[in-house]
Amino acid sequence: MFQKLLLICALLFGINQAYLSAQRIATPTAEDFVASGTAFFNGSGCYSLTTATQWISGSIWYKTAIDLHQPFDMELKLFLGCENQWGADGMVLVFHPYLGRQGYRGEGIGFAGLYPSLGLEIDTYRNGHLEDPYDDHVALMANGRPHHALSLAGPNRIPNLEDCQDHKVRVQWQPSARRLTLLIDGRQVLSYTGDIIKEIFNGNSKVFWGVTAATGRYVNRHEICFEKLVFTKVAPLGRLDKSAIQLLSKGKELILPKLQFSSGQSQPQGIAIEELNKIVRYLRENPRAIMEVNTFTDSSGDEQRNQELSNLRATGIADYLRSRGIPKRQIKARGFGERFPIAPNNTPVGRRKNRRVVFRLVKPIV
Ligand SMILES: [Ca+2]
Ligand SMILES: [Ca+2]
Repeated sequence: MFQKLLLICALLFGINQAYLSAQRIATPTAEDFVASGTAFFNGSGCYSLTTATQWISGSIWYKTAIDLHQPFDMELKLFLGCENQWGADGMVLVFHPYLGRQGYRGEGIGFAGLYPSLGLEIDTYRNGHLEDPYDDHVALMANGRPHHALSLAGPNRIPNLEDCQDHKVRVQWQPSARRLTLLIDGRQVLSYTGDIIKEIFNGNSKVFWGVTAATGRYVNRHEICFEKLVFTKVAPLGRLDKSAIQLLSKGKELILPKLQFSSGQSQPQGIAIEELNKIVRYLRENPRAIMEVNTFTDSSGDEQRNQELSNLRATGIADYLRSRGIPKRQIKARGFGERFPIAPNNTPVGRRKNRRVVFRLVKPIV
């Protein structure tokens, strides 16, 4: 029992510490994926998902779970066959807690029935009873339900993809903005903003992703190649240094000088994210702490605009902390605009000091 408890503690600690940093996989090999159904690795960084044969489906799944609290960026090349009018059925990029599963063939495109799941559908065959548009189309579907009355986004019509050509597909996830975007051949064709982790996966952020394809009465060849996968590897979250922790525990104000926004920006990026991760770690380790996050600007430009920007930055930080699993009750974020300067606004050094994010515990921890 004690050993079990230790193991659970170790796991929790590991997860608490974990965050994902960019890891590029140039050319994935067969070892990176699990292939199901008719899918097979063709040896040149590409997979065949289906041949042009009736009623089959094939899928590949990336073996390592990804954390939806972290961003990802995938660039793929998809081949959806040569038969336009009588070609079917398309491909779906699926996110699902289980590895290697397959949904229904035909109009289900290999993802229908997978629960819980999120499916980015690239559909090349019109099924009228599912409210498919006449043209090829994309949509974001929840929980393996292929009817478009239940789409989270779309269906959006796109130009014909069954043209015997490769098509560039890019999928990006930005957890701080909770935005998923899909680009085909360089054009954004779908965007969705929502709390995917909570609404679809019931709070579980660790999911697998795969690509499914299927044929039915009508057929096409479906293939996928990888241009670039930017994922994540586990690394420890940064920790606030001792003096910072002391300031907080005494109820004093803490400013992280590297936590800066570029001009006009309201979403934390780059080094600002690394600094915020220290706050994430602190709040995880002190779950009873309630943190005030106050944002200030310098006095350059319009006062009202500064107030608005500072409100947006406060919200941007709160959203980021929440996207890393910090409960809403632990964060009180507020923008003060150019009010309460701590240095003169007539020098660059002073203005830099005034542009700040101030952290303070509402109720100090003793
Ligand atoms: Ca369809
Ligand atoms: Ca088509």
